[in-house]
Amino acid sequence: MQRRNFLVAGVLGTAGVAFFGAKSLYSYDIFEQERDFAVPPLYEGEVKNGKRVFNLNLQRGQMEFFKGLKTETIGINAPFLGPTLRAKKDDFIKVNIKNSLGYDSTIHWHGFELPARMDGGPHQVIKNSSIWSPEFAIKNRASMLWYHSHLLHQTGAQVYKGLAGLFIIDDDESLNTNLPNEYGVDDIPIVLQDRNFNSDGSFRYVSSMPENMMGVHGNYVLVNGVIAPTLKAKKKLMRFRILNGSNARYYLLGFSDNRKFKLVGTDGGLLEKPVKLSQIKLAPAQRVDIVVDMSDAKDVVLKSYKGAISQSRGMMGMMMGGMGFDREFDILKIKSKDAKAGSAKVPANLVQHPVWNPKEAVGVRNITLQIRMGMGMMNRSSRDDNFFINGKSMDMNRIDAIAKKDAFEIWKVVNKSPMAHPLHIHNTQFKILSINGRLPYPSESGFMDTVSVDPMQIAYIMVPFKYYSDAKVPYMFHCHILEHEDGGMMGQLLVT
Ligand SMILES: [Cu+2]
Repeated sequence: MQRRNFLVAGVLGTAGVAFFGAKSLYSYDIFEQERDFAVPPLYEGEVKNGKRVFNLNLQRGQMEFFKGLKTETIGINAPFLGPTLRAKKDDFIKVNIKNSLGYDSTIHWHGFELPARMDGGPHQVIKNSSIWSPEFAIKNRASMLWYHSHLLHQTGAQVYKGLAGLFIIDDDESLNTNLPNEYGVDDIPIVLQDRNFNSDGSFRYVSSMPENMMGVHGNYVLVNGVIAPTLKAKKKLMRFRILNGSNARYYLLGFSDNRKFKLVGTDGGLLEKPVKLSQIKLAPAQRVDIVVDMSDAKDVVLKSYKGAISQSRGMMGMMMGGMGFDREFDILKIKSKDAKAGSAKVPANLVQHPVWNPKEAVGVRNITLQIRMGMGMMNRSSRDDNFFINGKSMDMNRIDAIAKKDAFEIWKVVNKSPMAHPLHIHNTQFKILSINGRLPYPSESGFMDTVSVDPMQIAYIMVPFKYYSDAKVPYMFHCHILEHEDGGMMGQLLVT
């Protein structure tokens, strides 16, 4: 195990140490050196012949996450991460994606209901120097979705280096809510990603068996590509759309003064009514849409609290807690002394959801998540074949499930492993019916594309496949801990 990889003292503070196994994310004031908050550039494309056209370039770059240290990165139209694409429901979009990376990649449209051939999964490889141009009509309701690499066995590494970006969809209903929606002013996107670094500033991705097993947890949290930035709030009422873009880390988000905020949306769009909360759990790939009142003009820190990982259940949770993966740490500082009053507000009623009756479902599909534990795993040189769905690891040549278009299925997701897994299903926004007999938490109560199931627990979800079918090309369903996905915890689903 490498243990020499620590940052030069003084680069970031007195104890800027980043080596595997370090128990603390920050043991000093991470905000001592003020770094500006970065808003990803907004890109609304150009309408040509009735299509909203975007041009993306997957490219290599460099970032200076630490002053004086260069990090080799990859990004989309930028050195790291990509622009926030924005379109309206029913827009027909076309995205020209050029791959200038020097190696294969893909771009997957996470959360979209779209044709399988446009999905951007492992079957839609974009070869180096070539252009892939998926096009489809946007069917999703207003929501913040995202796009990222989904190359077989390489998703974790490519997302870690920077291949991800946001996609905001608007619709008439969402634009009529009067919620804050001025991008970068009172409607702020936040991509959370934890990272480890070597002493030369380079990213340090998987280097040990435990990192494969538990997923890679970093000692620094990037907020839109900046470590512990300070945001100067421009309005008293601020909306934050937060993506957990981390490879494996769970967050339990809240504010340092324990102030309450209103949850207005989840993965797949707005809730029917806002819910007042003081903490919210976010699994990898999940999103929350929250509105926070800053009219007291006080400085506040967005933090992650202990309790993000279910340590009470499961040996791995206890191990992860012991390794410092589950602790309190700072993410983002917000200063609001210059915030101005505005006309936006949070209405008592947001949007309406259709009523789905579980009795309408055509059947129950059993999904069992498993990890091969112990020495058998340690002895393997490859990370493959240690992670399973229904006893099988991912095979591009095997179809694991066939679902009917225009029908609901109930998925019974059973976690038979000692750690939590966020299961993501392509081409759908589903509803969680129950998790181990309890109702979904508010952050799980809306439309979802990722459900987190704790160790030895069972989730029931109601899954529609509404718009597209393809007899040959499958969609993926997989754990969104990217090292688990790359290690085999993925299956293939046809919608016919
Ligand atoms: Cu997993």
